[in-house]
Amino acid sequence: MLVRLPRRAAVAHPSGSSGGGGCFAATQQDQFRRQHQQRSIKWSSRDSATSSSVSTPGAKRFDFNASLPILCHGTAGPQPVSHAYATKGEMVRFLKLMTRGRRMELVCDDLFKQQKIRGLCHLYDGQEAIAAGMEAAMSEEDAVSAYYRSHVWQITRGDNTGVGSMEAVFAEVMGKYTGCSKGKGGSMHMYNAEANFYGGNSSYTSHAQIAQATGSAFAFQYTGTKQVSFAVTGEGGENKGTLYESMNIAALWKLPVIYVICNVKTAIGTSNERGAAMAEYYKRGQYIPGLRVDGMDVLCVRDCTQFAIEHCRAGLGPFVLEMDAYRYHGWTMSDNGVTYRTRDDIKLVRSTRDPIDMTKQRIIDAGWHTSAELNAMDKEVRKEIDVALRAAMAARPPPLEALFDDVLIEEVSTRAVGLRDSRVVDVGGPCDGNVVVDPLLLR
Ligand SMILES: Cc1ncc(C[n+]2csc(CCOP(=O)(O)OP(=O)(O)O)c2C)c(N)n1
Ligand SMILES: [Mg+2]
Repeated sequence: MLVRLPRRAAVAHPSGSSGGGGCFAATQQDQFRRQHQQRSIKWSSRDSATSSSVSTPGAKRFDFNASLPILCHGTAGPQPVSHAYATKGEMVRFLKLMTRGRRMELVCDDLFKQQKIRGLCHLYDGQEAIAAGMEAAMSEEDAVSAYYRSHVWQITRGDNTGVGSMEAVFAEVMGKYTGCSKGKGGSMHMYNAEANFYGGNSSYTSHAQIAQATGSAFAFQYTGTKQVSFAVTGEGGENKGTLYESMNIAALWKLPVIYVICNVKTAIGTSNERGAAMAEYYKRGQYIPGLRVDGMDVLCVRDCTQFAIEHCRAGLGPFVLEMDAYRYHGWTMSDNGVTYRTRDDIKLVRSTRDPIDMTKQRIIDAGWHTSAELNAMDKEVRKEIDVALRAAMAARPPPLEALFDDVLIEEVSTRAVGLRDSRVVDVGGPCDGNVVVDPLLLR
């Protein structure tokens, strides 16, 4: 894969080595903990290290949900924090970003029902705080490889680039040439190399993003940059083999990779209890430290991600972040999401943990904006969405000549095929380098 090198000058890796140090060679848990504690970032350094520390003028303190404290695996004491600081500007930016993501997903729901989106369409509503909070903690040079549920990631990652716009997302999901993957990826394959966002990966490639992100981390270490790589996946994807191979090599070589597990409690319709022998995902790395994070609280996400990034940038190797979250839509648009959970479950989360409502309330409680002012902001987002949607609707699908652009093989050896009586049939001989498309296919 292509890994973009940083835009600013590369900084030498502090460890100066490619790892292999044997820190995790011992199998005894207490030995692991003792060794790790000597080498771990401390929570006490957090206030001075986060993007909005207590000393930032105008920052206010916000308490996390006491019933969902941060849980640690293999990290040093003292106890993790139960609050964060943020300024008015940061909170408004979070609110706007998450509102844009939410509204965009609701429009996608509508487009799917109108059959303007074909195939699978996985939405992220409810989970917006994960993308928004992580983005605030990472730098543009850090790389994100995500799973198939990545419309929101496309805009949080690369909003300052053309293909990171809402218009590019709408165009992509509708198969238009102005889409972020030129209309050939669809809902599952968002992509923006300019913003170090490497998809949008299908789960059938065994959650490829886990191995891909580990490979990017190896490239960053090998080339001596300070970049960190993120593998974003659902908790069901954690039960696959790719994860263990990746984690092993990442820990062995101390690669700067963060495995982010978006735990919405179900993989399609299978609950964690039925699908996972051990559902404390932040401990899944065994010899890799981890945190259980309130994934519905954008500030908790931001600060825990910051903690994990500091760990990686200090050359201490991989990290696991389990985001305790929820999604209002089912697994995909064709799953109504209420056969394996009830409407009341969903309603309860909406009324008690919704990331957008939580952020709104914090802004109002801080006296920074009134509810009416926030509603006006919401209207602005709707207008922006209308404009983006109109432009995407008017765009064209990719032209036939572009069908094999960006395909990473030099020679295509194929046979001409066509459709006869709705069946694909061989209509010609082999043709090297060129694809002959039977005109019947185009009807
Ligand atoms: C080996 C294998 N079995 C089944 C599937 C079908 N499948 C696709 S996504 C998925 C669930 C993934 O759930 P999770 O990782 O929790 O992400 P979520 O969709 O809940 O966000 C399954 C079972 C697959 N891709 N690979
Ligand atoms: Mg899941």
